[in-house]
Amino acid sequence: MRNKLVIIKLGGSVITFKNKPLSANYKVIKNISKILSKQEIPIILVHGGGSYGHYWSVKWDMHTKPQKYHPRGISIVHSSMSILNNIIVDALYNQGLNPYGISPFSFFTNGKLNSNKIVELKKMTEHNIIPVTYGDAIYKKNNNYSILSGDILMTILSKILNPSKIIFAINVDGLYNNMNEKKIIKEIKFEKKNTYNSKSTKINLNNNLNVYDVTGGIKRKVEEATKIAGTGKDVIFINGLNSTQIQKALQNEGFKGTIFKGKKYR
Ligand code: IP8
Repeated sequence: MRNKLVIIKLGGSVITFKNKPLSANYKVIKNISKILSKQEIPIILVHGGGSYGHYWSVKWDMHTKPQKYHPRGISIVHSSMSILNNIIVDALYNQGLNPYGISPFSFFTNGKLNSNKIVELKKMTEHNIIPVTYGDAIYKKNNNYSILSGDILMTILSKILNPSKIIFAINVDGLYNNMNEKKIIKEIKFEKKNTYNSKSTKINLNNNLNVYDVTGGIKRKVEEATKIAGTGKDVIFINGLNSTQIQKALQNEGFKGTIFKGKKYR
């Protein structure tokens, strides 16, 4: 039977106001929840940190010093992410869905990714549950912690669960050809390692990506989309601030955005 699973990443800049600490965008979260409540497909959600996790991880200098984190920083990043997760879980629940918030800490055993735990997420969706996981400061082992980005989680989940659709909801309409023209690149084809080809633009991820950095973590999203597309799956970037685009992407209705075509299409 065809795997209908969809994995959606709600970017931090979609679900929070990035320049206002600890402020969730309740309206957008509600709109997205409403759209999701109309779908009859198994869904796993991943969300970013936005003005919750990122705010505190910057305050405690946790982005630049991997693993040597201050316990106060670890604690507040983790707790702010669980607060944001609860806000999303509540919104989904209020629309009649059955979300289940999960810290990514539970995907690791002795500091190593435990793929059996990830497989369980898919099983949960078969019984009408929507797992909602997120980027977090996670305990690895031997008193080491690590900030795990929701974007990296997307790659992990996509590789293990082989979903039918992978969507990154970001705060712009897709990837721009350049910041002057701001034309959306509709399709990017996998060429060879780290190189993509759109109809009009050749993009070398190593050299040209800083132009996209205006939206913060877009570079990392592209890198993760590259890895996922390299395994043969399409990855869709759409504007999550416009929840209709999520609906369209889910229903194959001609959404506005960028598709990274999986390697198999070459
Ligand atoms: O916004 C948040 O995940 P991301 C990670 O997906 C933290 O990178 C806790 C800052």
